[in-house]
Amino acid sequence: VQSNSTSATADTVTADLSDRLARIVGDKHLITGGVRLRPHLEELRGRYTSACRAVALPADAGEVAAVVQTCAAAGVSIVAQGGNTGAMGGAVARAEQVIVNLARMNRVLEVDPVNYTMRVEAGCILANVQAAAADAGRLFPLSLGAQGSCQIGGNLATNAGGINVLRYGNTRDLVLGVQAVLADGRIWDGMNSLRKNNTGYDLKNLLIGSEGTLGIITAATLKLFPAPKRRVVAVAGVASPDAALDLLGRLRDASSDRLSTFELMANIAVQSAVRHIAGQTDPLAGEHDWYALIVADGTVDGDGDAGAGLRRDMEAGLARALDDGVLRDAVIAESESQARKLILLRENIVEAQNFEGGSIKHDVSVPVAQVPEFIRRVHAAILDAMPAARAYPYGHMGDGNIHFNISQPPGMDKEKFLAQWRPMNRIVHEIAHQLGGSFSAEHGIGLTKLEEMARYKSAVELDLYRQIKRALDPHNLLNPGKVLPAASASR
Ligand code: 2HG
Ligand code: ZN
Repeated sequence: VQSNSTSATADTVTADLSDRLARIVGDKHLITGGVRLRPHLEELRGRYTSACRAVALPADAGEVAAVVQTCAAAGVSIVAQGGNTGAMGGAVARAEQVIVNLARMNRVLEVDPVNYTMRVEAGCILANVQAAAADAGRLFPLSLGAQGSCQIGGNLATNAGGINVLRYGNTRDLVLGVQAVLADGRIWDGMNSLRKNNTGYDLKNLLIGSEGTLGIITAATLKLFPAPKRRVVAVAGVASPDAALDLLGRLRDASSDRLSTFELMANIAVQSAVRHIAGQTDPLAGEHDWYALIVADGTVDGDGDAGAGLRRDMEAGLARALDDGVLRDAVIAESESQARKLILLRENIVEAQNFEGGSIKHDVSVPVAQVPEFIRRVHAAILDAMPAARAYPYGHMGDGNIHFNISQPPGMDKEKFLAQWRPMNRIVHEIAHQLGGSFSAEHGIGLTKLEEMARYKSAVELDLYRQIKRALDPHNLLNPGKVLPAASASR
């Protein structure tokens, strides 16, 4: 056991519990202090501080189960953690909690190109999962900014979205089976690899998106797809979100619905990336009010020129849109490196926003057809509330999922601006709600959206959630305080 277990107090993990955990995972794999602790405590947006002083890194599901049993016996609750890249505080832990991090469980167990499936342990880094599939000539399509450090178990636990949802669906749609450790320490082996298995309640889909509150996912069977033969990547400049919506429909048609990505970016976001991110340039000659990043995957086997055909189809679709005045300008990548650079433009606008001072973030969805109306209304409402605020909207337009972020007025005190987080959220979430949308499209609930859960979910739905939680975790040991608002907070 590492030395600082002697500093244990009543509100923290006792030396005795530390000893037991160290015996399960090995001294080296129980972190109780020092530099190795910090990455587990720091949270992406710096909005929360984890006070936890015990991070256990089990080697396999058996060790996860033993850790859960030991913590349960001591009445100590557990926060499951993957790459700790979540944006909602779902992996934040209090002093008296234990973090179970799955990083050591990082084996790709099997890639089966014939069955179009792979089996992975929960701690596999997403980029490594993608690479293992690619090595077998297959595609695992989940793709998001944090893919170099997020873990697949965390992707499942949060039902992560990203830029390929338009074609391939959310994480939930990419999973055939899971293995999980339950709150009582039992292991449920649900590593189904069947496309059809219509037997009983769908337990895996309860665990997916439950943010570690119903069980700890330790492995998964994932769906694979044919590797794209040719990828067509384009950036278009358009005058308005209405034009972008028109373009989306046209290109879905023109490509025979082979679009995997359709991302919208406001000019302010593109220019911010150009200004602040080394090597980033505006791919179009002049500035445009709005930009769209478009990716189409040619995966059709058999016709020999699926790639060339897709390129022709996309060119024709873009040319028609230009003729019809729907788009102002467009560029199609001529090489793999140019394609990567166009996609990086979209990824870089997230980091670029940090250079603009404080930002208030949103992750909302509305029906795709309502995106332009949503953007119009939010823009007006925000400027009404804070005339010097800078709207910084971008996002997954193909999914109706817009990150309508707000950058602080230049010169304003950052903290003063960030103090407006909740009222600004309220404005944006109300408009999304009025348009039939969601206050959390892809980032989940964690700690950040508890108030919205209480506000927007019906009493019936919250009651069912609580009954499910009680059934699977009667002693409230798994990530307590996340996802479900306190009963008193509900309407
Ligand atoms: C993205 O789409 C992520 O890049 C992050 O969901 C969005 O931080 C954000 O606002
Ligand atoms: Zn996103």
